[in-house]
Amino acid sequence: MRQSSDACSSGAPDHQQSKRRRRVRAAGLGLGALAITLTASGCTANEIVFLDLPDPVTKEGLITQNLWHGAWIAAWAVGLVTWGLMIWAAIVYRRRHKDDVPEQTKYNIPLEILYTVVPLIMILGLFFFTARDQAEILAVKNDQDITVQVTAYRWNWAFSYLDQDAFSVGSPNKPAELVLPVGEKVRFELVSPDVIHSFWVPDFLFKMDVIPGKTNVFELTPDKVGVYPGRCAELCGVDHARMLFTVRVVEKAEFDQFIADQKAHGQSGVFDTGMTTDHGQMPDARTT
Ligand SMILES: [Cu+2]
Repeated sequence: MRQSSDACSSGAPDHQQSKRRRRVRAAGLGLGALAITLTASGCTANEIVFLDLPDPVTKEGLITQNLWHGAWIAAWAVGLVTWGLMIWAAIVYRRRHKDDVPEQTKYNIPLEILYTVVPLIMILGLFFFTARDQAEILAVKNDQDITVQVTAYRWNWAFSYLDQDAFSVGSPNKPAELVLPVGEKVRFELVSPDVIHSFWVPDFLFKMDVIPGKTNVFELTPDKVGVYPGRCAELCGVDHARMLFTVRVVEKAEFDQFIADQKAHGQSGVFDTGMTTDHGQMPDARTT
């Protein structure tokens, strides 16, 4: 008898230990798989934590980037607390015996008030920071160095440099090119003669609709020399995908040369699509 009881008492801890080892091994495998997935994805730490935006190439882009990072920090904090509470509850209050039934309750007023108030505070916080930053980015101060009228039309873009009296325009074979002097504040005036388009340069972290009959205005200061893709971000019709353009941020001397080149090619004045009206194209005049 004594022998068999000894066998039992020494068997139980063994069983417990092997169960614990299995759990540790499973957790290790899980973490290893996660690490391999993240490393193999080729993402930077910034991209993993913040699903990061491109590095902004305008002064104003930093405001957007900070808002994005702040929102992610808040989201991770909420996520970690929520996951922590879920895992804690699952472990601490797990069913230990087959016949266990959890305590049955109908409601819990303090908890329900907490569920209502905490999300409300989070939404109000997100709203406050978004509204504050949006107002700052969209503030038109009229202290620009140059003014560019952006004409979006099916299916291309034209950029008129109003102070320099010159314009550049794309063709079906060559995407339009917007050239801007680095470090100078640009006032953009968006006009469309036909349908709604949307001016979007991902590296500016900025996008604004181009609406017929309405001139939308914003101001940005490109502060990094480089070439950046731009596109129409509003599905504007059958050839929407062809509405691409390139932004080239250059030194002032190169910008002056670009303007001189446009004029030499007869592109002086303000670009005219020949179909601009005060109210945009009428619906029955649309062909697609
Ligand atoms: Cu478009």
